[in-house]
Amino acid sequence: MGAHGSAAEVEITKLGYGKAKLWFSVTDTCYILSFAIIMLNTSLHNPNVKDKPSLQRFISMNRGINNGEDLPTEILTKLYASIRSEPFKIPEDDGNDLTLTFFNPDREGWLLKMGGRVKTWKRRWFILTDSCLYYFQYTTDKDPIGIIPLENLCVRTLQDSSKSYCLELYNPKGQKIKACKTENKGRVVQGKHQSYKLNAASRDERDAWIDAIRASITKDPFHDLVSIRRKKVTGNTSS
Ligand code: 4IP
Repeated sequence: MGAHGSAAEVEITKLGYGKAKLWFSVTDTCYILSFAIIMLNTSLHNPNVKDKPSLQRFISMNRGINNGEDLPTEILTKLYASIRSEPFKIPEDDGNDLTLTFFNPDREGWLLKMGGRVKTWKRRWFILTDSCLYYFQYTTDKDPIGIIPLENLCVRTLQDSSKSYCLELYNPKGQKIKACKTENKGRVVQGKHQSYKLNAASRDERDAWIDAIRASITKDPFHDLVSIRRKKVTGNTSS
């Protein structure tokens, strides 16, 4: 899991919730909670954000994020108090942005994205990294508008009457995609997409996105981590 996953883990570990996994019925919960924590951190500590979310708002923002269930109020209350008393910092970063997370991504570029409920096309800057797809309004934005964890999703080409180079992210089980986004004033909400319809500028770009997304979905970060550790251990033993 990338830095977004770590944010929740860091906060939870700080609180002594070593067995936080017990509360997460699906791994997506961790992504969504991480995103909510990052946004809370920004909202509470960025002086430009005037409308500071209250604890009640943070709790209601996170309703149903645990596979339709709520996380224990106690854990959300402690997370809120912890972040309010001390902003978290991303390691080796100045704590003000997520630049490190988006450094050296698997792929980045402009795509058109169709809305979930309102079917309008929006041009968004997409970054693919750590098996997540992030989208931004501008390339220079530090915080994404939305995050789509790719775990358990599939990608395919799609025919569309108005756009020539569409691709679609979908859940093979037919379920709604678990993603999160910020609404106005920094409120974090779950995405409303049954599937994400995207359109690239050319056939080549569309195919390159599909390849990169597939590679990212099949890449198991935990497996990578274990094999790096194993290599290190083997290296140390042999030297
Ligand atoms: C919006 O349409 C935008 O397309 C949003 O995209 C999209 O949210 C909304 O989907 C859709 O209603 P209008 O701006 O024409 O109202 P963005 O957030 O990139 O601006 P997503 O979830 O795609 O980010 P819903 O499902 O929130 O309605």
